Amino acid sequence: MSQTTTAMLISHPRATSSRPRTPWRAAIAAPLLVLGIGQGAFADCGVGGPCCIPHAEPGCDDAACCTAVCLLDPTCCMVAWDADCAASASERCAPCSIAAKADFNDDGQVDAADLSRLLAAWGTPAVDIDGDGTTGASDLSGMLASWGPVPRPWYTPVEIAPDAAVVTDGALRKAIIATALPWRVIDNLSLIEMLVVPPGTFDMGCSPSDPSCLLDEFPVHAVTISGAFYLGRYEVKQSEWAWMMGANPSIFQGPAYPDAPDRPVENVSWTDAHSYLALSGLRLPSEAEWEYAYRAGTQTAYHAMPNAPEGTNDGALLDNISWNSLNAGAQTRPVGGKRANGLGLHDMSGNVWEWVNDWYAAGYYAASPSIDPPGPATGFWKSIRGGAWISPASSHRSSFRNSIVPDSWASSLGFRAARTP
Ligand SMILES: [Ca+2]
Ligand SMILES: [Ca+2]
Ligand SMILES: [Ca+2]
Repeated sequence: MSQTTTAMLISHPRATSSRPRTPWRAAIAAPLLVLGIGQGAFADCGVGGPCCIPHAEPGCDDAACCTAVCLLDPTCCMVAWDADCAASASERCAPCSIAAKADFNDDGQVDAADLSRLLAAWGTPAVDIDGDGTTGASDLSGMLASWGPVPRPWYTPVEIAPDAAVVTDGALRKAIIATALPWRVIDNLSLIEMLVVPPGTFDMGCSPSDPSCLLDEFPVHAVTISGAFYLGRYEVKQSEWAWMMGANPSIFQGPAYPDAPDRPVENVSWTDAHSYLALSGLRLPSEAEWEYAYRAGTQTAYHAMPNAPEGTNDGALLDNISWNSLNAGAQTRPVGGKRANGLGLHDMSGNVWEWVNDWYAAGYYAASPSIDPPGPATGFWKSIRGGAWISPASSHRSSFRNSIVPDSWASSLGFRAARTP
C-alpha cells in the first residue's frame, strides 16, 4: 500500500551520479558446460555426435524416471531434453549452427584461419562440418555461407540440470527440465547468475489462511505465466552494478562495510534499474512473474522453511529466509545469506525491496488478464515487492504489495534481473 511506503523506506540524496558507460563484453570464449549431473553412458543424440547423458533422479533406479540431458557438441549445439529416457532424445536435440561448427578455433569468427584448417583437412574426416564423413565441397560452401561473426547465446551455461539439493521438489525439477533450457547460467554481459523459472499457473494474491492480507491483495485470481524465464538467483549486487555503470550509488558501502560488493545495490530508482538492465538485454520481472517465482509452488504467506518445507503463514519463522527489521541490524546484508526458496532464489523475502516492472494500482487484480498480466498501462507508482531489512514480517509475504514513485531511491530498495530466453 502506498500509504505504508514512506515508513518502510529511508530515502537519501543520491550518493553519486551514475552514468552508463559502454557495457563490458565478457571475455568468455566458449560456453563452459559444467554439469551438475551424474555420470552415465553417452547415447547418440543424432546431431552429429554423442550428446545425451542419461541422468538418474535421486532415489530412482530404473530408466523410467531418469532424464536424458541432451548436450551439445562441446563447441556449439544448444541443449534439449527429454522428459524420460524412454523417449527419443534425438528428436528434441537442436541442431548445431553451421557457423558455430565452422568456427574451428572457437574465436567467434569464421574467417581465414578456419578456412586454412578446412583446406588442410580436405578429404579426411578431420573437420567434417555437415557430418557426411569427409571434409569437402559441401563443408566449404557451408563455411563460406557463414563467413563472419558467429552468433553466440547471451548466456554461458553453468549447470544444465537443476541441483536436487537446491530444487528439492521433483515436480519443479521436472518442470525446469521440460523447458529445454540450462537451469543455471551466467549472463555474458552483466555476469549476473540466473536460474530458470518454468511456466505454470498459480493463484496470485492473498494466500489461503493468511491473516495479514490487505485490500490490494484481493481478489485472489489464477494467473498463468505462459513461458519460461530467467530470474536472478540473487538481488543485483553492488559489484555487478559498478561493473556496468562505473559508479556505485549504494548507501551501505565504504570502509565500514568491507563486504559491500556482495551486498545488494540500493539507492537506485526504477528508471536507474531499467537503464542498467537494458545495457545487457535484461529486464525487470513483472509483478506476476515475481510473485510466481517467490511462491515456487507454495501457497503460503512465506516460502519454504526448514521446519515447514511447504511454506508457512507464521512470520515468526522469517529468520530462516529473510533479512528483516528484527535480524538485519539496520543494514543490508550480503546476498545469499539466507535459505533459498524452492527454485533456488535467495532473498526474495527481505534484504532489499525489489522493483518490478509494473505500474501499481490497488484495484488491478479485479481487472487483471489471466495470462502474463503486464500491470496497468500507466500509473503514478511502481510496485515493489518482498520487504527489506527495514521492514517487519508482514511486508515480506509473497502477496504483499508496496509502491513508490519510479524516480524514488532509498537504502532499502534494490531489484533483481529477469530475462526472456
Ligand atoms: Ca574462427
Ligand atoms: Ca562434410
Ligand atoms: Ca529482496
